[in-house]
Amino acid sequence: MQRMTLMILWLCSAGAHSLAQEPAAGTKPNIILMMTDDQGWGEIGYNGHPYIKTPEIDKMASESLRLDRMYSASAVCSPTRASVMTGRSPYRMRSEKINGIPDARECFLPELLQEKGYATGFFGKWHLGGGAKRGTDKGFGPHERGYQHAIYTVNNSEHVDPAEWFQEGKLLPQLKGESSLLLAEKAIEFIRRNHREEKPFLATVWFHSPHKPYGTTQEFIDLYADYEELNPPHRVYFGQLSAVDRAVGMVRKELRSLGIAENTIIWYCSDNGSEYRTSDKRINPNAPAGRKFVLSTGGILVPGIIEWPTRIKEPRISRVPVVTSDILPTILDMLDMESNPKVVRPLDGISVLPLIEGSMTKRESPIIARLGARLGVLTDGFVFFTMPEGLSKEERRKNGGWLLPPAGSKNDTLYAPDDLLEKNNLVSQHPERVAEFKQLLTEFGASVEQSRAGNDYRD
Ligand SMILES: [Ca+2]
Repeated sequence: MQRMTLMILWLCSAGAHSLAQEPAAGTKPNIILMMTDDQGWGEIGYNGHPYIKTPEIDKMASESLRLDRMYSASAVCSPTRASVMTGRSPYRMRSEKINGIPDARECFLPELLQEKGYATGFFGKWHLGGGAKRGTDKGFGPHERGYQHAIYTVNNSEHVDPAEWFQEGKLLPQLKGESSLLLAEKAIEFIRRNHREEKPFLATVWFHSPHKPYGTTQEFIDLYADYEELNPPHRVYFGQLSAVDRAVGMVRKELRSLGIAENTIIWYCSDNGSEYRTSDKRINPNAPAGRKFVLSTGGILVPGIIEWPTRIKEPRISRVPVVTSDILPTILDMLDMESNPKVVRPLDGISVLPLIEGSMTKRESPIIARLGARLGVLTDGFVFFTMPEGLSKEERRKNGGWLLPPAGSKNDTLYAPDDLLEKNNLVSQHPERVAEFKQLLTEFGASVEQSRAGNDYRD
Protein backbone atom coordinates (compact mmCIF):
# COMPACT_ATOMS: atom_id res chain seq x y z
CA MET A 1 0.00 0.00 0.00
CA GLN A 2 2.74 2.37 0.97
CA ARG A 3 4.56 1.50 -2.20
CA MET A 4 1.40 2.26 -4.20
CA THR A 5 1.06 5.69 -2.54
CA LEU A 6 4.66 6.47 -3.28
CA MET A 7 4.12 5.41 -6.87
CA ILE A 8 1.09 7.70 -7.20
CA LEU A 9 3.00 10.57 -5.61
CA TRP A 10 5.87 9.97 -8.01
CA LEU A 11 3.52 9.91 -10.97
CA CYS A 12 1.86 13.15 -9.83
CA SER A 13 5.16 14.86 -9.36
CA ALA A 14 6.41 13.61 -12.74
CA GLY A 15 3.22 14.95 -14.31
CA ALA A 16 3.59 18.30 -12.57
CA HIS A 17 7.19 18.45 -13.63
CA SER A 18 6.37 17.85 -17.27
CA LEU A 19 3.60 20.45 -17.15
CA ALA A 20 5.97 22.95 -15.64
CA GLN A 21 8.57 22.40 -18.32
CA GLU A 22 8.52 25.36 -20.63
CA PRO A 23 8.57 24.84 -23.50
CA ALA A 24 7.48 21.20 -23.66
CA ALA A 25 8.72 19.36 -26.71
CA GLY A 26 6.10 18.89 -29.38
CA THR A 27 3.87 21.82 -28.50
CA LYS A 28 5.78 24.45 -30.41
CA PRO A 29 6.71 23.49 -33.95
CA ASN A 30 10.35 23.09 -34.82
CA ILE A 31 11.34 25.33 -37.70
CA ILE A 32 13.90 24.59 -40.39
CA LEU A 33 14.56 27.31 -42.96
CA MET A 34 16.45 25.97 -45.95
CA MET A 35 17.70 28.21 -48.71
CA THR A 36 19.89 27.49 -51.69
CA ASP A 37 22.17 30.07 -53.31
CA ASP A 38 21.29 31.01 -56.91
CA GLN A 39 19.10 27.98 -57.65
CA GLY A 40 16.77 29.02 -60.45
CA TRP A 41 13.08 28.16 -60.61
CA GLY A 42 13.71 25.60 -63.35
CA GLU A 43 16.76 24.01 -61.74
CA ILE A 44 14.94 21.32 -59.83
CA GLY A 45 13.47 17.96 -60.80
CA TYR A 46 9.82 18.72 -60.12
CA ASN A 47 9.83 21.81 -62.34
CA GLY A 48 10.83 19.67 -65.29
CA HIS A 49 14.58 20.01 -65.58
CA PRO A 50 15.77 17.42 -68.12
CA TYR A 51 18.91 16.45 -66.17
CA ILE A 52 19.00 17.66 -62.59
CA LYS A 53 18.28 14.82 -60.16
CA THR A 54 16.57 15.97 -56.96
CA PRO A 55 14.52 12.92 -55.89
CA GLU A 56 14.43 13.82 -52.19
CA ILE A 57 13.18 17.37 -52.78
CA ASP A 58 10.73 16.16 -55.42
CA LYS A 59 9.33 13.72 -52.85
CA MET A 60 9.11 16.45 -50.21
CA ALA A 61 7.30 18.70 -52.72
CA SER A 62 4.86 15.92 -53.60
CA GLU A 63 3.95 15.47 -49.93
CA SER A 64 3.78 19.15 -48.96
CA LEU A 65 2.58 22.61 -49.95
CA ARG A 66 4.36 23.49 -53.19
CA LEU A 67 4.64 27.23 -53.75
CA ASP A 68 4.79 27.66 -57.50
CA ARG A 69 4.93 31.46 -57.22
CA MET A 70 7.56 31.87 -54.53
CA TYR A 71 9.67 34.99 -55.03
CA SER A 72 12.93 36.12 -53.48
CA ALA A 73 12.79 39.71 -52.23
CA SER A 74 15.74 40.60 -54.46
CA ALA A 75 17.58 39.21 -57.48
CA VAL A 76 20.85 39.09 -55.51
CA CYS A 77 21.99 37.40 -52.28
CA SER A 78 22.25 39.69 -49.26
CA PRO A 79 19.01 41.68 -49.67
CA THR A 80 16.95 38.48 -49.84
CA ARG A 81 18.69 37.11 -46.75
CA ALA A 82 17.92 40.35 -44.92
CA SER A 83 14.24 40.01 -45.88
CA VAL A 84 14.09 36.53 -44.33
CA MET A 85 15.63 37.77 -41.07
CA THR A 86 13.40 40.85 -40.70
CA GLY A 87 10.24 40.42 -42.81
CA ARG A 88 11.02 43.80 -44.38
CA SER A 89 12.06 45.25 -47.70
CA PRO A 90 15.87 45.33 -47.89
CA TYR A 91 15.62 49.01 -48.88
CA ARG A 92 14.12 49.91 -45.52
CA MET A 93 17.26 48.84 -43.68
CA ARG A 94 19.78 50.03 -46.27
CA SER A 95 20.55 46.45 -47.15
CA GLU A 96 19.70 46.48 -50.85
CA LYS A 97 23.24 46.01 -52.18
CA ILE A 98 24.85 42.67 -52.94
CA ASN A 99 26.96 42.78 -49.76
CA GLY A 100 24.52 44.91 -47.78
CA ILE A 101 24.35 44.65 -44.00
CA PRO A 102 21.03 45.46 -42.30
CA ASP A 103 21.06 48.29 -39.78
CA ALA A 104 22.25 47.13 -36.35
CA ARG A 105 18.91 48.19 -34.86
CA GLU A 106 16.94 45.68 -36.95
CA CYS A 107 15.54 42.74 -34.97
CA PHE A 108 16.36 39.35 -36.50
CA LEU A 109 14.08 36.31 -36.43
CA PRO A 110 16.24 34.16 -34.09
CA GLU A 111 16.24 36.92 -31.44
CA LEU A 112 12.45 36.74 -31.40
CA LEU A 113 12.38 32.95 -31.28
CA GLN A 114 14.81 32.87 -28.36
CA GLU A 115 12.16 34.77 -26.40
CA LYS A 116 9.80 31.86 -27.03
CA GLY A 117 12.30 29.34 -25.71
CA TYR A 118 13.65 28.22 -29.05
CA ALA A 119 17.19 26.99 -29.50
CA THR A 120 18.58 28.83 -32.52
CA GLY A 121 21.18 27.42 -34.91
CA PHE A 122 22.64 28.73 -38.15
CA PHE A 123 24.43 26.61 -40.74
CA GLY A 124 25.86 27.84 -44.03
CA LYS A 125 26.38 31.03 -45.98
CA TRP A 126 25.45 34.10 -43.97
CA HIS A 127 26.28 37.05 -46.24
CA LEU A 128 24.81 39.64 -43.88
CA GLY A 129 28.08 40.90 -42.43
CA GLY A 130 30.60 39.33 -40.15
CA GLY A 131 33.80 40.37 -41.89
CA ALA A 132 34.99 40.33 -45.47
CA LYS A 133 37.23 37.36 -44.91
CA ARG A 134 37.82 36.46 -41.30
CA GLY A 135 34.61 37.11 -39.42
CA THR A 136 35.84 40.32 -37.89
CA ASP A 137 32.92 42.76 -38.35
CA LYS A 138 31.89 42.64 -34.74
CA GLY A 139 28.18 42.65 -34.16
CA PHE A 140 27.12 41.33 -37.53
CA GLY A 141 27.90 37.60 -37.52
CA PRO A 142 25.00 35.15 -37.12
CA HIS A 143 26.08 34.43 -33.51
CA GLU A 144 25.79 38.16 -32.83
CA ARG A 145 22.32 38.52 -34.33
CA GLY A 146 20.38 35.91 -32.42
CA TYR A 147 21.84 32.52 -33.29
CA GLN A 148 23.14 30.75 -30.18
CA HIS A 149 25.01 28.25 -32.32
CA ALA A 150 26.45 29.19 -35.71
CA ILE A 151 28.64 27.32 -38.17
CA TYR A 152 28.99 29.64 -41.11
CA THR A 153 30.91 31.35 -43.82
CA VAL A 154 30.79 35.09 -44.29
CA ASN A 155 30.25 34.67 -48.03
CA ASN A 156 30.84 31.80 -50.49
CA SER A 157 32.61 28.55 -49.74
CA GLU A 158 34.67 25.90 -51.47
CA HIS A 159 32.41 22.89 -51.86
CA VAL A 160 34.95 20.17 -51.14
CA ASP A 161 36.96 20.15 -47.87
CA PRO A 162 36.18 23.81 -47.10
CA ALA A 163 38.77 25.76 -45.10
CA GLU A 164 37.13 29.10 -44.23
CA TRP A 165 34.22 28.12 -42.04
CA PHE A 166 33.63 29.75 -38.67
CA GLN A 167 31.94 28.72 -35.48
CA GLU A 168 30.67 31.62 -33.38
CA GLY A 169 33.33 33.93 -34.78
CA LYS A 170 36.27 31.50 -34.56
CA LEU A 171 37.90 29.98 -37.62
CA LEU A 172 37.42 26.20 -37.71
CA PRO A 173 40.11 23.77 -38.83
CA GLN A 174 39.63 22.68 -42.45
CA LEU A 175 36.66 20.35 -42.75
CA LYS A 176 36.52 17.13 -44.75
CA GLY A 177 33.62 16.52 -47.08
CA GLU A 178 31.08 18.10 -49.41
CA SER A 179 29.67 21.48 -48.31
CA SER A 180 25.94 20.63 -48.42
CA LEU A 181 26.44 17.28 -46.69
CA LEU A 182 28.59 18.95 -44.02
CA LEU A 183 25.82 21.46 -43.35
CA ALA A 184 23.27 18.65 -43.05
CA GLU A 185 25.54 16.82 -40.58
CA LYS A 186 26.03 19.92 -38.46
CA ALA A 187 22.31 20.72 -38.51
CA ILE A 188 21.45 17.13 -37.56
CA GLU A 189 23.81 17.28 -34.55
CA PHE A 190 22.00 20.45 -33.45
CA ILE A 191 18.56 18.88 -34.01
CA ARG A 192 19.49 15.76 -32.02
CA ARG A 193 20.86 17.78 -29.13
CA ASN A 194 17.75 19.92 -28.84
CA HIS A 195 15.46 16.95 -29.22
CA ARG A 196 17.32 15.31 -26.32
CA GLU A 197 16.91 18.47 -24.26
CA GLU A 198 13.23 18.76 -25.28
CA LYS A 199 13.70 22.22 -26.71
CA PRO A 200 11.97 23.47 -29.84
CA PHE A 201 14.49 24.70 -32.36
CA LEU A 202 15.04 27.04 -35.28
CA ALA A 203 17.64 25.56 -37.64
CA THR A 204 18.54 27.86 -40.51
CA VAL A 205 20.38 25.98 -43.25
CA TRP A 206 21.55 28.27 -46.04
CA PHE A 207 23.38 26.08 -48.55
CA HIS A 208 26.35 27.43 -50.50
CA SER A 209 25.29 25.59 -53.64
CA PRO A 210 24.90 25.95 -56.54
CA HIS A 211 26.82 29.27 -56.30
CA LYS A 212 30.45 29.62 -57.39
CA PRO A 213 33.16 28.46 -56.89
CA TYR A 214 31.73 25.42 -58.66
CA GLY A 215 32.74 22.04 -57.31
CA THR A 216 31.45 18.89 -55.69
CA THR A 217 32.61 15.37 -54.92
CA GLN A 218 32.95 12.69 -57.57
CA GLU A 219 29.90 10.70 -56.49
CA PHE A 220 27.60 13.60 -57.41
CA ILE A 221 29.43 14.33 -60.68
CA ASP A 222 29.05 10.64 -61.57
CA LEU A 223 25.25 10.89 -61.36
CA TYR A 224 25.48 12.68 -64.74
CA ALA A 225 28.18 10.54 -66.35
CA ASP A 226 25.82 8.87 -68.82
CA TYR A 227 24.75 12.07 -70.58
CA GLU A 228 27.29 12.47 -73.36
CA GLU A 229 25.95 15.85 -74.42
CA LEU A 230 26.93 17.37 -71.06
CA ASN A 231 30.39 18.76 -70.44
CA PRO A 232 32.30 18.59 -67.13
CA PRO A 233 31.07 21.98 -65.79
CA HIS A 234 27.45 20.92 -66.37
CA ARG A 235 28.02 17.72 -64.41
CA VAL A 236 29.56 19.64 -61.53
CA TYR A 237 26.75 22.21 -61.42
CA PHE A 238 24.04 19.58 -61.51
CA GLY A 239 26.02 17.49 -59.00
CA GLN A 240 26.00 20.41 -56.58
CA LEU A 241 22.21 20.46 -56.69
CA SER A 242 22.07 16.71 -56.18
CA ALA A 243 24.27 17.16 -53.11
CA VAL A 244 21.80 19.72 -51.76
CA ASP A 245 19.08 17.18 -52.46
CA ARG A 246 20.93 14.47 -50.53
CA ALA A 247 21.39 16.91 -47.63
CA VAL A 248 17.67 17.73 -47.56
CA GLY A 249 16.93 14.00 -47.54
CA MET A 250 19.34 13.43 -44.63
CA VAL A 251 17.59 16.04 -42.51
CA ARG A 252 14.10 14.76 -43.35
CA LYS A 253 15.14 11.18 -42.55
CA GLU A 254 16.57 12.25 -39.20
CA LEU A 255 13.36 14.07 -38.26
CA ARG A 256 11.44 10.87 -38.96
CA SER A 257 13.78 8.65 -37.00
CA LEU A 258 13.54 11.03 -34.01
CA GLY A 259 9.75 11.02 -34.35
CA ILE A 260 9.54 14.81 -34.71
CA ALA A 261 8.78 15.20 -38.42
CA GLU A 262 5.05 15.75 -37.85
CA ASN A 263 5.45 19.02 -35.98
CA THR A 264 8.49 20.34 -37.82
CA ILE A 265 8.15 22.97 -40.53
CA ILE A 266 10.63 22.92 -43.37
CA TRP A 267 10.48 25.98 -45.61
CA TYR A 268 12.66 25.52 -48.68
CA CYS A 269 13.51 28.22 -51.25
CA SER A 270 16.36 29.91 -53.11
CA ASP A 271 17.80 33.37 -52.47
CA ASN A 272 17.48 34.53 -56.09
CA GLY A 273 17.11 33.18 -59.61
CA SER A 274 19.72 31.40 -61.64
CA GLU A 275 22.81 33.09 -63.01
CA TYR A 276 22.15 31.24 -66.26
CA ARG A 277 19.63 32.32 -68.78
CA THR A 278 20.96 32.82 -72.24
CA SER A 279 24.52 31.68 -71.75
CA ASP A 280 23.84 27.96 -71.60
CA LYS A 281 20.46 26.46 -72.34
CA ARG A 282 21.52 23.02 -71.16
CA ILE A 283 21.95 24.30 -67.64
CA ASN A 284 18.62 26.06 -67.43
CA PRO A 285 16.47 25.19 -70.45
CA ASN A 286 13.11 26.00 -68.86
CA ALA A 287 14.21 29.22 -67.20
CA PRO A 288 11.83 32.14 -66.89
CA ALA A 289 12.87 35.38 -68.63
CA GLY A 290 15.69 37.27 -66.96
CA ARG A 291 18.30 36.06 -64.54
CA LYS A 292 20.11 36.78 -61.28
CA PHE A 293 21.11 40.47 -60.91
CA VAL A 294 18.05 41.68 -62.86
CA LEU A 295 14.66 42.38 -61.33
CA SER A 296 12.69 40.11 -63.65
CA THR A 297 10.72 36.87 -63.43
CA GLY A 298 13.89 34.80 -63.84
CA GLY A 299 15.72 36.95 -61.30
CA ILE A 300 13.28 36.40 -58.45
CA LEU A 301 10.97 33.43 -59.15
CA VAL A 302 12.45 30.54 -57.15
CA PRO A 303 11.48 27.02 -56.04
CA GLY A 304 9.35 27.07 -52.87
CA ILE A 305 8.08 24.29 -50.60
CA ILE A 306 6.55 24.28 -47.11
CA GLU A 307 6.38 20.94 -45.34
CA TRP A 308 4.51 20.69 -42.02
CA PRO A 309 2.77 17.30 -41.82
CA THR A 310 0.63 18.09 -38.79
CA ARG A 311 -0.94 21.11 -40.52
CA ILE A 312 -0.58 20.23 -44.20
CA LYS A 313 -2.31 16.86 -44.33
CA GLU A 314 -2.85 16.72 -48.08
CA PRO A 315 -0.28 17.76 -50.67
CA ARG A 316 -1.19 20.95 -52.51
CA ILE A 317 0.19 23.18 -55.23
CA SER A 318 -0.38 26.91 -54.67
CA ARG A 319 -0.16 29.71 -57.21
CA VAL A 320 -0.67 32.48 -54.68
CA PRO A 321 2.38 34.78 -54.77
CA VAL A 322 4.62 34.42 -51.72
CA VAL A 323 7.88 36.27 -50.99
CA THR A 324 10.82 35.64 -48.67
CA SER A 325 9.71 38.64 -46.56
CA ASP A 326 6.63 36.57 -45.61
CA ILE A 327 8.68 34.03 -43.67
CA LEU A 328 9.09 36.09 -40.47
CA PRO A 329 5.46 37.36 -40.29
CA THR A 330 4.22 33.79 -40.88
CA ILE A 331 6.32 32.44 -38.02
CA LEU A 332 5.18 35.28 -35.73
CA ASP A 333 1.59 34.34 -36.58
CA MET A 334 2.22 30.65 -35.85
CA LEU A 335 3.60 31.51 -32.41
CA ASP A 336 1.12 34.29 -31.54
CA MET A 337 3.92 36.84 -31.52
CA GLU A 338 2.47 39.39 -33.96
CA SER A 339 2.37 42.16 -31.37
CA ASN A 340 5.86 41.55 -29.99
CA PRO A 341 7.33 45.02 -29.36
CA LYS A 342 10.81 43.99 -30.52
CA VAL A 343 9.61 43.53 -34.11
CA VAL A 344 10.72 46.51 -36.19
CA ARG A 345 7.87 47.87 -38.31
CA PRO A 346 6.49 48.35 -40.88
CA LEU A 347 6.74 44.76 -42.04
CA ASP A 348 6.48 44.27 -45.78
CA GLY A 349 5.78 40.54 -45.71
CA ILE A 350 2.47 39.06 -44.59
CA SER A 351 1.55 35.91 -42.70
CA VAL A 352 0.81 33.09 -45.11
CA LEU A 353 -0.36 30.82 -42.28
CA PRO A 354 -3.87 30.89 -43.82
CA LEU A 355 -2.33 29.63 -47.06
CA ILE A 356 -0.65 26.81 -45.14
CA GLU A 357 -3.98 25.99 -43.50
CA GLY A 358 -5.80 26.05 -46.83
CA SER A 359 -8.06 29.07 -46.30
CA MET A 360 -6.13 31.66 -48.33
CA THR A 361 -6.71 31.60 -52.07
CA LYS A 362 -5.58 35.10 -52.96
CA ARG A 363 -2.96 37.61 -51.80
CA GLU A 364 -4.54 40.87 -50.74
CA SER A 365 -1.41 43.01 -50.47
CA PRO A 366 0.86 43.17 -53.53
CA ILE A 367 4.55 42.29 -53.32
CA ILE A 368 6.67 45.33 -54.10
CA ALA A 369 10.24 44.85 -55.25
CA ARG A 370 13.16 46.92 -56.39
CA LEU A 371 16.73 46.38 -57.53
CA GLY A 372 18.76 49.31 -58.81
CA ALA A 373 16.49 51.41 -61.01
CA ARG A 374 14.05 48.59 -61.75
CA LEU A 375 10.81 48.43 -59.79
CA GLY A 376 8.21 45.68 -59.63
CA VAL A 377 4.73 44.86 -58.34
CA LEU A 378 3.59 41.24 -58.09
CA THR A 379 -0.05 40.32 -57.57
CA ASP A 380 -2.27 37.29 -58.16
CA GLY A 381 -3.19 38.58 -61.57
CA PHE A 382 -0.14 40.46 -62.82
CA VAL A 383 3.63 40.76 -62.83
CA PHE A 384 4.63 44.40 -63.43
CA PHE A 385 8.16 45.71 -63.98
CA THR A 386 9.30 49.17 -64.97
CA MET A 387 12.15 51.67 -64.71
CA PRO A 388 12.74 55.34 -65.49
CA GLU A 389 13.60 56.35 -69.03
CA GLY A 390 16.85 57.76 -70.31
CA LEU A 391 19.24 56.25 -67.76
CA SER A 392 22.76 55.23 -68.69
CA LYS A 393 23.85 51.68 -67.86
CA GLU A 394 25.64 52.93 -64.78
CA GLU A 395 22.61 54.93 -63.65
CA ARG A 396 20.36 51.91 -64.12
CA ARG A 397 22.52 49.98 -61.70
CA LYS A 398 23.00 52.74 -59.16
CA ASN A 399 19.80 54.73 -59.35
CA GLY A 400 18.84 55.69 -55.83
CA GLY A 401 15.29 57.00 -56.09
CA TRP A 402 11.82 55.56 -56.57
CA LEU A 403 11.57 57.17 -60.00
CA LEU A 404 9.03 56.07 -62.56
CA PRO A 405 8.69 56.59 -66.29
CA PRO A 406 5.77 58.62 -67.70
CA ALA A 407 2.49 56.99 -68.70
CA GLY A 408 2.82 55.08 -71.94
CA SER A 409 6.53 54.41 -71.45
CA LYS A 410 8.07 51.51 -73.32
CA ASN A 411 9.73 50.56 -70.02
CA ASP A 412 6.38 49.52 -68.52
CA THR A 413 5.85 45.77 -68.79
CA LEU A 414 2.82 43.89 -67.52
CA TYR A 415 2.56 40.11 -67.76
CA ALA A 416 0.17 37.40 -66.72
CA PRO A 417 1.78 35.29 -63.96
CA ASP A 418 1.84 32.24 -66.25
CA ASP A 419 3.82 34.14 -68.87
CA LEU A 420 7.18 33.06 -67.46
CA LEU A 421 8.99 34.01 -70.64
CA GLU A 422 7.57 37.57 -70.47
CA LYS A 423 6.38 37.33 -74.09
CA ASN A 424 3.02 39.06 -73.98
CA ASN A 425 3.12 42.63 -72.66
CA LEU A 426 -0.41 43.48 -71.48
CA VAL A 427 0.19 47.18 -70.82
CA SER A 428 -2.14 48.43 -73.55
CA GLN A 429 -4.97 46.15 -72.37
CA HIS A 430 -4.76 47.28 -68.74
CA PRO A 431 -3.58 50.91 -68.54
CA GLU A 432 -5.57 51.38 -65.32
CA ARG A 433 -3.58 48.59 -63.61
CA VAL A 434 -0.30 50.12 -64.76
CA ALA A 435 -1.32 53.48 -63.29
CA GLU A 436 -2.44 51.80 -60.07
CA PHE A 437 0.85 49.90 -59.72
CA LYS A 438 2.88 53.06 -60.34
CA GLN A 439 0.90 54.84 -57.66
CA LEU A 440 1.60 51.95 -55.28
CA LEU A 441 5.31 52.18 -56.04
CA THR A 442 5.34 55.92 -55.35
CA GLU A 443 3.59 55.44 -52.01
CA PHE A 444 5.84 52.54 -51.09
CA GLY A 445 8.92 54.58 -51.99
CA ALA A 446 7.81 57.41 -49.68
CA SER A 447 7.34 54.93 -46.84
CA VAL A 448 10.75 53.36 -47.47
CA GLU A 449 12.44 56.76 -47.40
CA GLN A 450 10.94 57.32 -43.93
CA SER A 451 12.48 54.03 -42.84
CA ARG A 452 15.85 54.90 -44.36
CA ALA A 453 15.84 58.10 -42.33
CA GLY A 454 15.82 55.92 -39.20
CA ASN A 455 12.22 56.59 -38.20
CA ASP A 456 11.40 52.92 -37.55
CA TYR A 457 13.83 52.69 -34.62
CA ARG A 458 12.90 53.78 -31.14
CA ASP A 459 16.33 54.75 -29.87
CA1 LIG B 1 22.45 34.16 -54.33
